[in-house]
Amino acid sequence: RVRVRGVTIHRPIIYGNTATVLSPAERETCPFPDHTHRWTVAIRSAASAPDSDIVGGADDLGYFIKRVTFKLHDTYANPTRNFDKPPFELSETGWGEFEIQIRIHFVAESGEKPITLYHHLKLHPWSLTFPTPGTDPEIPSPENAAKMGPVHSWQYDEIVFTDPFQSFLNLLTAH
Ligand code: SLL
Repeated sequence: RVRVRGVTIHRPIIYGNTATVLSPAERETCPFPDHTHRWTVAIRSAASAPDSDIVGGADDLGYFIKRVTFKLHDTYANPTRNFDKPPFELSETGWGEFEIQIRIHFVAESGEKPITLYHHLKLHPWSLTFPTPGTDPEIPSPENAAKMGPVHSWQYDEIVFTDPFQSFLNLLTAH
């Protein structure tokens, strides 16, 4: 196989999470009484035209990504969660924020090593009130947080391939 020297090709992505406060009814049916939020972590293409979802376009990463592994906090049962096709996203409930490790495995014919991204799961909106100057903003009460609506925390990035194999370059540019 031939590497194409001097070529870099990138694919834009967004990754991050949304979170909402569980309603009282949802808390009733949730098997974990201490869980306060439902959240979704995802990696999506930033290349395609946005559809109805404000945080990303169609889930068209599958042609070059083989698997995405989300590694959750050890308080979760089976914290390592694999997704072998799009959408590369995971929904859970919980009570706390933590760092999620997102490991991206590329299709075998790419010859590329997996890469790892980190996302701090964000559940709480910024408080609009700073009760005492000089102190940290407080986490709003569940009632106030629910009124403030879903929390979004997303970041843009680009996956960069340097000196790709000719066949992988062909695959990427065919899309
Ligand atoms: C903290 N650093 O101590 C964080 C850890 C862990 C969050 C937060 C639920 C786990 C489960 C959950 O939300 N863990 O019950 O499955 O604040």
